[in-house]
Amino acid sequence: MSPAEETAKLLASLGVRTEGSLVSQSPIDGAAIGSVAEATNGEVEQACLVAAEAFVQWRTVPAPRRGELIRLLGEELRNAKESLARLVTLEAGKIVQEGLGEVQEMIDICDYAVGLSRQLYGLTIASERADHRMMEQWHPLGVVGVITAFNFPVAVWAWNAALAVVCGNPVIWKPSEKTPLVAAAVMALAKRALDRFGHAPQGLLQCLQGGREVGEALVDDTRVALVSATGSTAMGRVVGPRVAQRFGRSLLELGGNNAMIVGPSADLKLAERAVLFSAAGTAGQRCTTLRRLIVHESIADEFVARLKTLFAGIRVGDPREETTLVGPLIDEAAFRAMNEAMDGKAERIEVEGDGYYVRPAIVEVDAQRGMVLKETFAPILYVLRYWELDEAIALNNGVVQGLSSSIFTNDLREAERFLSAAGSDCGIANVNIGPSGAEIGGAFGGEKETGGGRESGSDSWRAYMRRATNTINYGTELPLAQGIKFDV
Ligand code: UN1
Repeated sequence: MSPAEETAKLLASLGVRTEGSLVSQSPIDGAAIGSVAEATNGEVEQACLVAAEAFVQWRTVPAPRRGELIRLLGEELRNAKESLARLVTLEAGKIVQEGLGEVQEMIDICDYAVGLSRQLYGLTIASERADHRMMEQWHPLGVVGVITAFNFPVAVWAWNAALAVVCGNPVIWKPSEKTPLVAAAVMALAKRALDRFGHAPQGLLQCLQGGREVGEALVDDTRVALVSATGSTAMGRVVGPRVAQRFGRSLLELGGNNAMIVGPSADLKLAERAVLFSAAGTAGQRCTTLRRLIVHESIADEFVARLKTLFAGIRVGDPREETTLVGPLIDEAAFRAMNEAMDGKAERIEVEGDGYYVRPAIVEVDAQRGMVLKETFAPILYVLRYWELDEAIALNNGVVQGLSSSIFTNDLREAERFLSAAGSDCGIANVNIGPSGAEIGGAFGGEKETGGGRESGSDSWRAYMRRATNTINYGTELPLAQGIKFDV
């Protein structure tokens, strides 16, 4: 079946009917697979208005009740896992395993958020005054705008939406214009969950399709309390200041340029599998993709030779086939960027129609400069060599991005040094696993030009709430803080 036919069938089975000016093309063969209507400025305005009204109602619903809605959403996602994953494959070009993994990540965050809905707690703090108590409470924040990228077309929405909703906030989603159909499918599943829940306010979960203008309207609307944006550093550089200008909050997940250090004691069998998945997997289109391999000189010749053989044997092809490990790049522009980064040496592989399939590349470099410093969203792995661990850590940290990092070593001192304050400067630092494929239980995000935001697990939920500090006097006197006397 062609991607277009299969997409139409899947969308119909999920009850999604769409048609409009925004055409979606499958990266599998470049052919159009469907279209959606783009939101007008008036519709963005209306969405913000309705969401702001929904907030007033939703914030008073007890958090565990809000969690019930997310439990139902998780159920819908479980039931539709295969269909939704298949749509991810058809529209974003992910291989079958990764499509399923993406939907699993949505299910996982829903489960997490349900538990979290009973754990949105603050602290009680010792007061310096007699008969006083201090505490903090976490209250719902307001409308949350979520801007997502094509490479995780649905999971990143779920990270944000599941937490935002249990935290008491409506969500307006602006998906990537490259993956509008799978977003429409998610909204259909969300609608089922909302219908079963029965009494959620209208406009609690909305989706606005379209390009940059739609995102900008959302970014500028003062009713949007938090803008959570995932994408390039260039995008974040626009979004961050614009939201700050109106004193809104932003949560930015921007570019990564992730490294792996392979030390002399490393288990090279593990390391090579980790390199394969994290550098070539998802056709190099994860923000956590391994882009720089920093190998100890003593093992570099052997390890790099082995990787070259493995890369030459990677099965690149139609992502729908179970044996494929690397599917297509998202589009022609992605191929052009890869080819430019490689001085015209990117190897395109003919698979189907106008799909842009490439052989994952290994490029040995003697210094960290030029394209090595940039995030090219394609499977290019730069290899650097080192003698001293300090040198390797300096290379790991010597880029403007700070998302993820890892070290392969069986030397405890090396591992701990890498994880220490003097080690990796990234938001994620791993030992004996690659930089990509994080679990949802941890906080996800990075430093420097990656934007500083944290999503998903740990205490990331706090970004979706506002903190109120409360001091309560249960005595009969009115002592002032800092011992100030102010008597009449
Ligand atoms: C992204 O590429 O935007 O850690 C997110 C990972 C995935 C999420 C990636 N769980 O690779």
